[in-house]
Amino acid sequence: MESRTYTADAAPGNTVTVAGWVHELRDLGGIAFLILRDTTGKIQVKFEKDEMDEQLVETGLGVHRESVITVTGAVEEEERAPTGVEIVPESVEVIAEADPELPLDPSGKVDADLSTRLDNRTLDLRKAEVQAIFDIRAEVLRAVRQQFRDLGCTEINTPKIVATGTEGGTELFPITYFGAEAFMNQSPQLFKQLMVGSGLERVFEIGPIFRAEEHNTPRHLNEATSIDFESAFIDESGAMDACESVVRAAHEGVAQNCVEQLETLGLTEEFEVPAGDFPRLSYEEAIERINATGALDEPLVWGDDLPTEGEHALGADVGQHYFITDWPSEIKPFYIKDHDDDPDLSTGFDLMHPELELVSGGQREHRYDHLIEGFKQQGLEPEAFEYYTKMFRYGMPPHAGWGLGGERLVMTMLDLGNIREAVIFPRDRQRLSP
Ligand code: AMO
Repeated sequence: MESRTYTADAAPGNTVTVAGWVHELRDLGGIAFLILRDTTGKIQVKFEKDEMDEQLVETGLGVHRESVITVTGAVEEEERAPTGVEIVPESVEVIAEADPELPLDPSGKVDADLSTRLDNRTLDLRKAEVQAIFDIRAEVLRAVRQQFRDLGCTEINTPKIVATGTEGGTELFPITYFGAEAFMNQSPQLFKQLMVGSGLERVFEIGPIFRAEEHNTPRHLNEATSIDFESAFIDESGAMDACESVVRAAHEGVAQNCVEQLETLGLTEEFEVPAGDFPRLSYEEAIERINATGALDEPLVWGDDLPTEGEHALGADVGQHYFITDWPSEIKPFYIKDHDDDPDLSTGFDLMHPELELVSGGQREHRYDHLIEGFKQQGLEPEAFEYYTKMFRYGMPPHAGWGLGGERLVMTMLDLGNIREAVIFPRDRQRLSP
């Protein structure tokens, strides 16, 4: 298949060999068309039955849809063909015949529900719209990586099998590690912090996080992709600046490099690179504004977490990405630093898309004694975290950072109704394979 030509490159006047899947067969009697599809698009293959070798016609038109074939022939201009060119075949070879019955229709003419699609992701990803989502996801990761490099970060990879949780005990997946209890990591939190105290100072990681979320929702996964940033010698405000630049870079990358994919998804008009600085609302302002919308039966009081309806009401009110800053200390984790002049107020922040939370972050507690105190306040045993805490005795700089949900980012960029649309093989309560 070395001399294979992509359908998009098949130019009139050349004889080519194209390889791909049988997308459609249309038999009009004396003439019949086979539409061959590859990763770059589709091309029409014309069979003039009376003028062609009988065996060739039989092979080309007897093959089941979605079989893998190669076609060799001359490319000719034909304005009635879907792409303006067609192939007049000299030979057709069936490489891998598909069953006549398929679990879903890759041509998209018959809709399949999400569960059937996820069970048959290989076939599902033969559809241009589904392929477009994952082309865009790949571009988002490329653009984000580039932006991190521009910010002077070193990319790191940290363990996914860990000894302790960081984001709350109930969401942990326990595993057995040579007879001992271990866990799947919920976040690279502690490892990325340990690296700002190393010679690296400023790091990022893109990797899996595991959360044993109890409920199936359209915006939670049990295995998600976390985009993490951590830097020495910045505070929460610097971390928010970096966060904004990364979210914007992701949108810019897609706007520049995924024009076709946006068109395929019908988003050419809607897709926008978020403009300007994202507003920064304090938690106090946020609950006041939510209460003023009247969306909740019970008004929120200081210390409450924001319920989903509250987030939606505020999102509709603000109408763009925004940060919520200065959360109550008691609802943020032990590693988030409190404000020096008010221990009830933390430096923690969230970045919100009008529809949902994308990011959590903050300045970190880098003072050893305060850190140990924070563990105790949260009911955690500092001894279990000694591998982490002891490095705070050997020169840990002030630092800040955040974690951004990769799938939530793609979901909000493309207005997907379910986070599973942004994962090839999602993990949820019901789904452990494929
Ligand atoms: P948090 O737990 O808020 O913070 O997670 C950060 C971001 O990761 C995404 N996310 C999820 N996405 C899909 N399904 C899930 N189950 C899921 N859980 C989290 C969200 C969320 O905003 N260590 C901190 C980050 C930090 O402070 O640096 C953390 O993990 O988009």
